[in-house]
Amino acid sequence: MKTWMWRATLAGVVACALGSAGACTNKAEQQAAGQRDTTSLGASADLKTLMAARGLSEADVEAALKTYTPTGKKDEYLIFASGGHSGQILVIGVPSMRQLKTIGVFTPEPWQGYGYGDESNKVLAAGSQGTHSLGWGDVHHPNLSETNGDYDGQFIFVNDKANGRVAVVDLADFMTKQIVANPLVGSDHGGAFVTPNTDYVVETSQYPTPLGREYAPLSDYKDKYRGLAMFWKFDRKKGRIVPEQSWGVELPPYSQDLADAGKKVSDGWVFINSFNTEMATGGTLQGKPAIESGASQNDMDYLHIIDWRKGEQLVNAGKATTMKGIRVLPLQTAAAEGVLTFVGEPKSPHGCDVTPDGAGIVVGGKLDTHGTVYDFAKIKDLIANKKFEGKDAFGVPVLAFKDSIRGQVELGLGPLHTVFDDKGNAYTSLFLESKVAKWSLADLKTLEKLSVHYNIGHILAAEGDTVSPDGKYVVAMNKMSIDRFTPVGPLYPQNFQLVDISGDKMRMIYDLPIGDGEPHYAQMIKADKLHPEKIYPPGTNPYLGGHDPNAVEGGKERITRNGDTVDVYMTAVRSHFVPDQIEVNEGDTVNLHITSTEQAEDQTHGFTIDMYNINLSLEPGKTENVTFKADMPGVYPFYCTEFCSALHLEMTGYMLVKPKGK
Ligand code: K7E
Ligand code: CUA
Repeated sequence: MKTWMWRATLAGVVACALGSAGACTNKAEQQAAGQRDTTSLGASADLKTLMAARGLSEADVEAALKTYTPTGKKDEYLIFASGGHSGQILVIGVPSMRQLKTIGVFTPEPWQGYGYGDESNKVLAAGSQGTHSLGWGDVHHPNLSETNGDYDGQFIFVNDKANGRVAVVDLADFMTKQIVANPLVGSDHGGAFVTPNTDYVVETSQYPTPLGREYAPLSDYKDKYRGLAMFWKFDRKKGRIVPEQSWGVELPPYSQDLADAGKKVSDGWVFINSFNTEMATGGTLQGKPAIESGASQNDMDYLHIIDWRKGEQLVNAGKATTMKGIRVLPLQTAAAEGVLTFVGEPKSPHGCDVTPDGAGIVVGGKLDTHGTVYDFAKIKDLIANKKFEGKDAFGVPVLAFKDSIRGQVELGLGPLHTVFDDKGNAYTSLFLESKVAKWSLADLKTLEKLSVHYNIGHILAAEGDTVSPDGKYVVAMNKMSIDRFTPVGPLYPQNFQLVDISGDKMRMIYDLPIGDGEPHYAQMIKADKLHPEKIYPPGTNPYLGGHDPNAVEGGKERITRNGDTVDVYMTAVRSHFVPDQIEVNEGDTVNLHITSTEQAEDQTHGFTIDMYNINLSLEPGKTENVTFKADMPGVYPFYCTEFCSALHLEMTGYMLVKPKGK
């Protein structure tokens, strides 16, 4: 659109929005309004004054119009973003870029009472191995469950890179239901990616360690250290990962990195990029090169190609070795049986993204200016005909690079991750150049580059990694914000920049600072695919996945004692707890079973007891249990922590702990 026309239309639209030109019910009216002399419109004059006062350009106002979401209007999309170090998942609406929720995953989340009651404690505790309980997670890649390669809105999975864990979040209530700690690896990265029907949640290790977390000196790196591609079996009915039905493929001690599952023509395969095929282990204090330089010697690392259906067959045929309860297909078997094949990938690879049709795999190279597009059909042929260029040091067959690719696209400095739109375009993040490169998948030509602020890591697009991307929006997930926001101390917020990709040119329309951690990946789903519950059926324990046997109805509240164990069956409803007096003896074990008997939307109560680190969220219908030892004698008020009603402050009671011998 020509500038003057756009200006006129903009004025019209704004006049409409402000009601000055009457209610503009259709496009013709809007256009008619737009063709009027803008200076004669009060609203437009006001708008110009406002623009001048705030120093806004027309592009700014256009961006505002594209993102501003009036009260009561809902977002078209939801982003599920990694919360980075916060260990959580962030839920953000698009185009408003308003944060709607933080989902507690690897880190306790007080508002949701996550990590302060028996069952949520159990979920968190299952993620701790060894003797230290983990109080955080390094969340990298949230992945929505898929049906036929499309998001189905039922579950989201996410990995914790630091501790090698995967979590399952149920989108029926946006709650974390399971954390599975991988007993074999010391860290993970290529997770939590799903196969097209969510049969498996894939988790690949990052920094090699001896499998099973055993000790071995670094001098044994090549012999004893290993990587692993883990295939966690997901039971959709139960909504849980089933470790007993899960298995892994042993990998050489390269640093496996990003992974993606094949789809459509490449369904049944998984691709994992890697770095440090040099197997550098550092030794800076002994005057040896740092890992970063040791790991950057080779021109090529290896894209790992896994035929997981074949792997599954072999595991089921008993070809696996069981380690710490996990069936692992040995490296030699995987290499000999065609489960694992390699092909070179240039210069410090990162990112591994399968195209929507499943025919290509895009890999970026942090120290290369190209994106490499592998051709799955060629790869499949080469493997089927055993046309290998050679083998790696572990006997894994290697395909010839030039025979395996469709081509390369010249992108710029530091290409990392790639997502797709509905028009055959790909969008790659350029970390070093701080740009988004838009390129054509058909002719591997870069079409446009957009500056982002700054140092973009991941990139996401509306349903942009499914078999049918939506187009419309891309979000640049920038690692640095430098001069974008008001300074808040030396730790700067990250910056999500919303980009409108609906036109010929990309347009930046919103900056969202993220102050919770360093997000990595995120996915954007059409909001109408989600159907979360508004109210739990009475007595639901969301962690148990149904009615809690300890739930009580109003009128059946009671306190029972069995030896030195006290059970309190309590209800919460506006604006009281029944019972509101609890008397126990010092040393008693107290089991609180609290049920909210509310059935009204958004009517949540909370529950806390002074000094006992108890903090529950009681959404309508929910039951929570919490067990503790009454080991501190004294008087402890408990109260509701949600401003639930006019008499919220009165929603309180006392727990009295009688000292021993009194
Ligand atoms: Cu590129 Cu962990 Cu996906 Cu960060 S990773 S950016
Ligand atoms: Cu219930 Cu405040």
